[in-house]
Amino acid sequence: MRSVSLIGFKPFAHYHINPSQELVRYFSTIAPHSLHTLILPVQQDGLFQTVSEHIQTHKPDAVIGIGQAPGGTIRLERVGLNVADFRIPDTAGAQPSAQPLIEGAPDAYFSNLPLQGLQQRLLDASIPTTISDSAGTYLCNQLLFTIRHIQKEHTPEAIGGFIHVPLLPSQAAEHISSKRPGPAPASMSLETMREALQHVIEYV
Ligand code: PCA
Repeated sequence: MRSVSLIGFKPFAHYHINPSQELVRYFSTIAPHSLHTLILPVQQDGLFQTVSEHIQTHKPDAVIGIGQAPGGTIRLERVGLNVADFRIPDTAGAQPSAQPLIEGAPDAYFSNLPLQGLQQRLLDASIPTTISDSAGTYLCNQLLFTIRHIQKEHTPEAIGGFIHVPLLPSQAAEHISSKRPGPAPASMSLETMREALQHVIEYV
């Protein structure tokens, strides 16, 4: 069986929960030996080092980053850009503006997960899934870029990519009850996200 690593994020900004952390926790409790997990703070400082150690220790055949993003679909990200341009500070207070993530590295790395096959599998399971051409310029983009950069150097046969999941219903409800500006966000249940991730783990 192929070994898979799931990497998620802790909560950030005004959120008290991050569905990616909930998903990674869930899979770590039911994990077979071939599944590795890592939860990162939403901080630029230390991300490269932590992810690099994780990949070099476990040498997973597939690495899947996960994070939350507003929207109504599971988003299979196509590309990570070599840039950090944070709209809000990270949880350590850093807010780089149009900075390269790694000087001298390529401008971008593509995910090499089988995006189209994955999308079809999730759609066949009635899970709304899109392929996204921008993971943003915050920590999720940074994680995707970092995963592929490290894989190219240390585990060149491996595949890696990133998946954005929507907010949880509790986060959308909180948005409305706390009268945050903007329209009520879309959401997806944790059960559906788990089912999606289960398909992804089986497919890659
Ligand atoms: N989402 C953020 C970072 C952590 C997360 O879950 C992003 O989309 O960059």
